[in-house]
Amino acid sequence: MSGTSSLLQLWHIPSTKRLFTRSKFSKGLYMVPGTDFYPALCFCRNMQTATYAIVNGSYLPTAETKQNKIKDKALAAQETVGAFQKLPMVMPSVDIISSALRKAKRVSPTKGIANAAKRERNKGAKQLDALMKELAVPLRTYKENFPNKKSLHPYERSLIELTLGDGNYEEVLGKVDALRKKVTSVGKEHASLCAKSTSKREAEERLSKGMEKLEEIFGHEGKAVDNLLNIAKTLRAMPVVDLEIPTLCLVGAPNVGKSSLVRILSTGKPEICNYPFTTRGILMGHIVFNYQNFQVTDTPGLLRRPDDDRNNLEKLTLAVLSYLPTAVLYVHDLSGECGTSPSNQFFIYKEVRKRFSNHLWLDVVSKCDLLQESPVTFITDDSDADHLELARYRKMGPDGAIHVSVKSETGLNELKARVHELLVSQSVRIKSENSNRETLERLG
Ligand SMILES: Nc1nc2c(ncn2[C@@H]2O[C@H](COP(=O)(O)OP(=O)(O)OP(=O)(O)O)[C@@H](O)[C@H]2O)c(=O)[nH]1
Ligand SMILES: [Mg+2]
Repeated sequence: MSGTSSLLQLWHIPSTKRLFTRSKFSKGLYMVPGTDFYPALCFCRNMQTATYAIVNGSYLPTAETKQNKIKDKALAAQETVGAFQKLPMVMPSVDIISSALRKAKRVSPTKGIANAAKRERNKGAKQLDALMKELAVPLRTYKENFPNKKSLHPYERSLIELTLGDGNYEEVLGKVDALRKKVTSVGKEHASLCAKSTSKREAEERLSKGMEKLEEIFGHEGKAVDNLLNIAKTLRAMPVVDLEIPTLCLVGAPNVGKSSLVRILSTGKPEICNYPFTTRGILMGHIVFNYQNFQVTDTPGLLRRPDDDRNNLEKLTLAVLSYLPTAVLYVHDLSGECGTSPSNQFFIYKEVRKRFSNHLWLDVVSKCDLLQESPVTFITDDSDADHLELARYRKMGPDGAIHVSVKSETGLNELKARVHELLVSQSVRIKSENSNRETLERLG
């Protein structure tokens, strides 16, 4: 297994930049991708027509249309990915407080106040007000510019849940906003107290107490800002998927040879080891066939078990299949080498195939160098040996599967050709779904 616990990795982007990023996933919670998925839904833009009241020859949006616009924006966001690349830069909490203190201390009293006490309390109130604003404004910006999870594309939403733990994203944003509110109310309170000082000395004391108090609050609760900074870093490092480019998703039980095939099919170099869950995240890469660009995702393996018992790695795989319009290259290892018996692989396969029946699909039996001339029947742990389909599967894999070996290079040319065909079909499907959507939009 790889020594890392990274759940997300990105390799080979065929543009000028080559990225290879990893980000750690917490052992947090996750979401369970739902039931059957229809990729067409991904492309279906729900157009809403806005109505405008005509006043004095100009168009003024009504309250209702403003709401529609907000809804439209949220719907549009749900249909696109890339929100993580637009996250605002977050400053570390120590930098926010030190810069705010520096700026606030430079604020001078209003000119022309001759009385020393009045001048001091004017200065104190202004400095405390400035400090409060310098602290609250960035926090408000974060709150406003980090997207509401509900408005995200479901794939990105599931990445947030699987990466950060269910509810953590909202919790941190909530804490940042609570800090903003506290800083605002405490700042205002101390500024107003300072403005009521009866002597120069009292104003000086109240100013310094107010500043200390705000600094103390930020010192205690500024951790939320640092957590938000880490969240932004993690999310920005997530692989970028283009929904318009046909994507091939490699799926199968752990250790069956998915990543080895990704290496053959693409210029990506995912880690390969002889134990399960070497691939610990969604890996996005690109392949080029005949000058056409395609995306490939390598995914963690799936075990035979109910969804509730799945680990985050398996859930990531299901999230990709549920929310991204991918074609599937399903890998079967009948050699007995991978650790999951052929019969267990059969049952996982049947379930996944049924659940994602709408995806374009290609089956491949890997490691055929280990299967020798005549197919080997393994003594497996299944009690369904009389199950005909299973017996056939254990010998040959699913009907129509291509038999390949990366060791002996058997079947690789056929595999590449079939993958190309599959991706071209995926491309046709994307175009037709886009054109259906445009027709729907035109019809209103
Ligand atoms: N003999 C033989 N071994 C293979 C072949 N393909 C892959 N392997 C071996 O099978 C093991 C697992 O390969 P991976 O490509 O890492 O499998 P994976 O499905 O990506 O594994 P996970 O990421 O852990 O789910 C490695 O030791 C590979 O060298 C093959 O065609 N023949
Ligand atoms: Mg792998």
